[in-house]
Amino acid sequence: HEWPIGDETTWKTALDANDVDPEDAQGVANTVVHHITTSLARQAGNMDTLAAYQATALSVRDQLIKRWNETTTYHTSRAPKRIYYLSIEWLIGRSLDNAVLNLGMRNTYEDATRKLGFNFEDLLNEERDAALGNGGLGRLAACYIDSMATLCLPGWGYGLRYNYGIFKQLLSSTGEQLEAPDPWLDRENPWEIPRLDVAYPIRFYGHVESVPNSDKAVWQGGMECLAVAYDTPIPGYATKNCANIRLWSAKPVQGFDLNSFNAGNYEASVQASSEVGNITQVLYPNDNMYAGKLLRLQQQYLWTSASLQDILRRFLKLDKPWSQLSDFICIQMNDTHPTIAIAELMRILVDEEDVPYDQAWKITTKVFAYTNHTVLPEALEKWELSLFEKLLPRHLQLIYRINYEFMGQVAKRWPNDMDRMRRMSIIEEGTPKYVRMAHLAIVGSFKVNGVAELHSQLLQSTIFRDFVEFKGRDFFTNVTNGITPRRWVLQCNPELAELVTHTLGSDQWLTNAQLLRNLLPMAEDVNFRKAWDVIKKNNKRRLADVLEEELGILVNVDSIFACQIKRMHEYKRQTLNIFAIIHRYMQIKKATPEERKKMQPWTFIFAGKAAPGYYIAKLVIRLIVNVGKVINNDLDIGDLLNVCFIPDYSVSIAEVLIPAADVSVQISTAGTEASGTSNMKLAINGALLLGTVDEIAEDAGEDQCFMFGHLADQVQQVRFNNSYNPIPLDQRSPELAEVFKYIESGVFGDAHIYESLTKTVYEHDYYLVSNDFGSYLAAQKLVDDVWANRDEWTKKAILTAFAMGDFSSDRSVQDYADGIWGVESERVPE
Ligand code: B1H
Repeated sequence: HEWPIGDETTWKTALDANDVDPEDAQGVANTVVHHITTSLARQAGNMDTLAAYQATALSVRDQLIKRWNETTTYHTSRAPKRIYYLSIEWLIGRSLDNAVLNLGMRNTYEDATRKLGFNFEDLLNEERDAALGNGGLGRLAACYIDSMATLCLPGWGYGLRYNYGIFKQLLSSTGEQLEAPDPWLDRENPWEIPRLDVAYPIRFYGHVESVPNSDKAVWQGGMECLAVAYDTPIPGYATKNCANIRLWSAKPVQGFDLNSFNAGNYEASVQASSEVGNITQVLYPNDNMYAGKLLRLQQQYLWTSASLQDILRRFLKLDKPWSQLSDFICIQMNDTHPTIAIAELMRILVDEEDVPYDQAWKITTKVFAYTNHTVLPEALEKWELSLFEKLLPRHLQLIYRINYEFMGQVAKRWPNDMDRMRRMSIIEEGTPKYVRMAHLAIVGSFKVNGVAELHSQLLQSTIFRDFVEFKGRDFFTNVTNGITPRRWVLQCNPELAELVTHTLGSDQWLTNAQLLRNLLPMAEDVNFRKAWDVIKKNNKRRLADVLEEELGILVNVDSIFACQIKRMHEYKRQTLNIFAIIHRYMQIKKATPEERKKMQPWTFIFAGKAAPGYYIAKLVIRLIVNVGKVINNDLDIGDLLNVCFIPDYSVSIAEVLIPAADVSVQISTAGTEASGTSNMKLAINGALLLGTVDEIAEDAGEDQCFMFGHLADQVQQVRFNNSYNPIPLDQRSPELAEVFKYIESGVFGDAHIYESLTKTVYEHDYYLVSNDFGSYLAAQKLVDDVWANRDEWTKKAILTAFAMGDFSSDRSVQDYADGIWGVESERVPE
């Protein structure tokens, strides 16, 4: 330690006095009460659950900050290579339960708060979700930072501190999605540490002046603002290491606008701040959909520029030459959203650090790696060139140069192949012109990966095919996604976690999920199966209580709970599911009492948000809700069928849904879902997979799963036929034609409401709903048969869950660390 000022003994004594970790319930209670009386300025007689949550969270925060500081100090002294994970979304959810579990202090905190007169569960429920993400991509980042902390990797996440997270979803009385803002910061956020001193200048617009006889240019004028840092410490499990997510908030530069000051234009100088304040106001609510808005590009640039400045400041302290940059840092780009970082690093090196262009390019292309998350054409980012030029004129110049050199290499390798050059160019020619961010990301990175075996294969054989020829096979790789077993088993399914720990004799499976495999033989153990069934039933009851309380729907806890919980999107085919439900309903209605006795009871559970501008996706919600109303209120069918749409899907709701599921519905059109991650969470909690292609089936074993539908390599042909050799729906699928007639008869509300939805299937049926309908029904029949033999069911559930070790995010992150980042574990000594 260096003592900045004053008396060393005083400093040391004070530091030691503060260095007491609470060890028992009384110790924890002391810290909680300390926060009640000081931070909250409350008194024992003036406490409610919210205040108790806040004081408890502040007490935990103290623990995290200590570990955070120790980790930072240790890593600074070790100066290892660091990994920076840039993600525009961080879908964290709640932090209190996760933090005390990772700290190994869950019981102590539960005891302490009980002794203070509170129920710990109630406190947990006071916390608002940090929902700075749309779906899988943002939740993946959250799982990965948990694993980075747990694996003790020297790494930070970088993102944006949106004032409003993903919108709150409400349902109107007619079943329509309504969107309300999510002001998650209205209550003070105990998990963030404002770093008002860590702020970087960010420029937008302006003009560029070239510097004669050099690669350099000067970018000036325009609008300047500040990006201010807010840190969120992320504790690892069973380690002192703590990772960090640094989120940027846009802030106007105040008091330095000399121009408006001189002009005496006080009002204007205050107004200029409003455009800046907008930048980090709200998360864009699109999943798997590109929307080319100027404000979004401002977000992307503010975030990447601030992150790079921060990363480089840390590097510069090491006093190493620029040529060694990639020995000390690696930057993983979570999709193309931060790709402007490639041009920004070039700008900093060339314009500000006097590095010659060619050398700068060499340095830059060793630093970045890019993860692709989708092959859907509508999700690929391409910025209108004019917009780009207006906002980031210097970056566009650099991109032109990058593309010029790149096209030169392509032309050298394939002379006169103009079509190839047109296909590969970073600039898409036409009116208007576009900047293709995926192409820039590939050209500026040293490694590109997809997020599942099939997805990575498809990338290489379809959208990035030309680049495979250019860069070679090894340039592209696969890292299969994963989920953290801490949140997605230990936290959300404590009874299952306890059973696993008890049976294995240790909790090591929480950091080495492959150990779960040792439990596969337990499928044959009657007592284990009994214990398993009890846990599943408890979780189903807990969910059933929520459904009754929140939705007023009474469900049969002995029915098959089939969950399709994910963003609403045509490619995910919630349609296939709801149409099959209608079909099932029609079958039940037709059946005699004898036949009904042989039928298996189902509860279909949907949850997911639709992008506010996605009309068809919203229509699907409306159909699900209205079908639910009819079916749930039809006394005639008894408890053979229920349909629930749970509004406002969130991480916290997922934590209740997932442990209660019997069937995991993963029915996207083959080849369209890059990976999926709810599939992994559901499987590890013992839900059987009902789906089209899924990597999980390989580990769980096809015997455990119910697979159906056309395969990825058949989709193109079927699609072509649907469009160009159309045959009427009643020949493609007589069952679906019947379902449509039923909808059109007005049973679920005015028929014409759903016309534009059924039309997509009657006509091109791009997602093969009609082509897969029959085999989906057949797969559900197989589910019925296995459910009828409950022992067999439980065996399959056990075999599925304990084969999921590969899908731990620890495995994914270790794969990244070994295969891409080149970073190693740096565990803070105990
Ligand atoms: C995924 C996105 C995505 N893929 C653009 N792509 C966005 C694209 O705001 N945008 O512009 C937002 C999100 N999200 C998902 O990533 C895939 O669909 C899942 O299959 C995958 O599991 C997940 C994580 O890799």
